[in-house]
Amino acid sequence: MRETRQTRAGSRRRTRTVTGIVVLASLLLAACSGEQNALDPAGPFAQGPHDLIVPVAIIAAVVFVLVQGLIIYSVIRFRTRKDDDGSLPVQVHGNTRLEIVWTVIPAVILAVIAVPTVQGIFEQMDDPGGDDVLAVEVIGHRWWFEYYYPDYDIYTANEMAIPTDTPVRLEMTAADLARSPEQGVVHSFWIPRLAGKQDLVPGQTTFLNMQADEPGRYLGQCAEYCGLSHVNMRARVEAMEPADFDTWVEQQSTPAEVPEDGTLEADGRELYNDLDGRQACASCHQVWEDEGDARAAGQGPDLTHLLSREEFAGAIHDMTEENLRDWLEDPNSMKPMQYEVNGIGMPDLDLSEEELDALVAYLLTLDPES
Ligand code: HEC
Ligand SMILES: [Cu+2]
Repeated sequence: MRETRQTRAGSRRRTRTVTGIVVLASLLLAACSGEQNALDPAGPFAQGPHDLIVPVAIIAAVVFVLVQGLIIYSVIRFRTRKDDDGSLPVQVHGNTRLEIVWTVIPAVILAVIAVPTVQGIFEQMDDPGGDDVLAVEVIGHRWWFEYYYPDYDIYTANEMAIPTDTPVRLEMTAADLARSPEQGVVHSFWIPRLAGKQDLVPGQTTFLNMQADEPGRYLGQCAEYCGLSHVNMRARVEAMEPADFDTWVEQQSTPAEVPEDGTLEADGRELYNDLDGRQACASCHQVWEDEGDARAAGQGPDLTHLLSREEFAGAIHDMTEENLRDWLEDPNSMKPMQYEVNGIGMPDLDLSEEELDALVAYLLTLDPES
């Protein structure tokens, strides 16, 4: 009786172990597929690390099989046998020749790998040169990425537009205390199919080169734990044909249109600038309306052409009317672990239904295509 129960418990445990392994393996394999696959490079600066990872992984696999094979062979070949007389096997401790061999071989392998590795690090960071390099400043905030195009004086967030076949030089830093309280942590920018991975450090500038061969969407995310909402800090790169990129630049360089007086949208714009005692949207965001005004960075993303982006709030929500309304109504549940927990991010401004209607109507006018 007891035995049966034990056998059953044992087989249940085995089933659980097998299920666990299957789940773990599929999760690991899932990480290898789709749009964030460093083993599927889509440009020269991602190709470099890829071409290093593959041979290194092969060498590691050969070493692994060799070492494990020798261990398994030794365990079986030299196991204790029934007729064992208890004497010690031949001791190899102090065998100078063996020790030199197993020190020199790994040292040589590492030295050989170090050459293309160091070279690759410089390729990722050095100015690629040439006239057509596009500069983009990347600023890491808790918890969203801001992009500034110094050549065009364009601010945008979460989604970076780039032309194909053009080296893009990222100059990166993290927002510091001067810009907004309680920023000042390290982030890491990583678009696996387009470039290597690089830290964003407050008060310092780091560099990373990126290039896309084909138009398309390339996903990535912050790869350095940066606080409670770190998991909600995603990034997107939209690579487009150079002609489409020129159109994008033109759109982004055109001020937002001011809605006509007397409309719901105009009411929304008024609320945006003055929320009657509550902190105005305009104190953290910019909507650039007049060519004569300077464009400037705010505490939150630039909203001038909000609708030119497909996602918002760290690229975790689709840019739909419903989502925007939910965002204004309750940003803390749309992006957990931000403002209500630590005062960083977008606050809940206690908006009434009427205020929400007007504000959302206004946000929907911030569309360069309309
Ligand atoms: C205290 C500063 C602050 C105020 C006030 C504020 N916001 Fe925000 N807002 C932010 C920050 C910071 C973010 C970025 C949050 C994130 O992605 O984690 C944000 C994000 C947004 C986004 C998403 C933008 C994007 O591209 O990701 C919209 C839309 C927005 N705010 C609209 C508004 C409106 C409308 C108001 C006024 C009713 C408002 N905000 C008031 C700080 C503020
Ligand atoms: Cu981060």
